[in-house]
Amino acid sequence: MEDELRFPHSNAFIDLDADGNADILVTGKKAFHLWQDVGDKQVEHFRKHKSVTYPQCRNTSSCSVVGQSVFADFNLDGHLDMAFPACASLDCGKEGEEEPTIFMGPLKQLWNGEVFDKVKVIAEGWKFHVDADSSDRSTLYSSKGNVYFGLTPRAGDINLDGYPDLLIRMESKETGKAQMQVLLNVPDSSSKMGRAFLLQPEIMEGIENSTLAVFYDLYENGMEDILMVRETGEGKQFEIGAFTNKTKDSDAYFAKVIVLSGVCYHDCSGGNISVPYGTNLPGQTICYRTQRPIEETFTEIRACATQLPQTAHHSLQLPYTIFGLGMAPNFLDVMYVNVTDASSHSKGRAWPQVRLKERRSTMYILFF
Ligand SMILES: [Ca+2]
Ligand SMILES: [Ca+2]
Ligand SMILES: [Ca+2]
Repeated sequence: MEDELRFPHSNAFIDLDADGNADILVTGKKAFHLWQDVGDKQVEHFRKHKSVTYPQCRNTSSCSVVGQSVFADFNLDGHLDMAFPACASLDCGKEGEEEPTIFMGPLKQLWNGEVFDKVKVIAEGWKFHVDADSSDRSTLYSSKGNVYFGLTPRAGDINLDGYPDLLIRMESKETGKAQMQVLLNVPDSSSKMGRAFLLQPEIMEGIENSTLAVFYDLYENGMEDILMVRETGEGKQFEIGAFTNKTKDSDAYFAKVIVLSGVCYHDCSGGNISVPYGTNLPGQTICYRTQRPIEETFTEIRACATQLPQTAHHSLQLPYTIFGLGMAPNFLDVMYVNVTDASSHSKGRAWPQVRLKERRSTMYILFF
């Protein structure tokens, strides 16, 4: 398929076929293009797998606006998923004829070339905000000079239940004002993924004109806080602010994992200086399996996450992964990490019976 690169793009370095090696997802104007890491440096390292055209927003027409992708295990089934917002028209349903739409599905589904399903976004009176004045499909370009114009969701578990929630810019249909909002990942038996997103307007009440927000662990305690940029006055005046996560779920455990390459970023010769512990490895997959109590028994929970998968426009991802374990016991049955290797085989490693000494534990994993 002939295609041009989308701007802003949403390209990603992520294991699409679950073989342990990170593949490449390229976003064009018409479709997602999937490139497989075949690991053969001599002949070809990446081979084109297939292209998957963007879905239809209404029954007859394809989506005019396709937002950026975000990768997480949204339904905690141990398989990585992808989600992206989309709109039938540039005004994203201002007249109320269309609800905010998020397409979501397992990466396996994308790999097989199947179109994602819509998941419900329960956000009465709100729509996605697209600060663009171009009608060129999938190209969100604004001449208003606002650098934060993209339709970009970011994932993080704000309420510590393990299910990744979203931060995304939305607009009140009543006032026309746009601000960042939190969409909570909630159960929904009517959707194939079993999940829906529920707007939490009270969290951001009174925080108007916010143009960008990201999850960030300000206190290094495993709880995801929020950093936010607000527009102040006309033009390009911005200020940065922070929200502290006050979720009081004291029995919730966390695992914070960072996968490092072991490659020094400056002098590693030792001596009197402290030796740096390495640099972030992008595109790696981290998974765990554990038991979570339900009524009188336990249920098995599996989840996966990927570290720094995107170079996308303002993707602003954390260099580590935080797994919210909810009301779980203080151990993981197993944690496993897959690291892309130049050979055809990925480097995988598993740690059985990971015991979390404190409520919030950080694990540094070094691959050489
Ligand atoms: Ca792969
Ligand atoms: Ca999943
Ligand atoms: Ca959550």
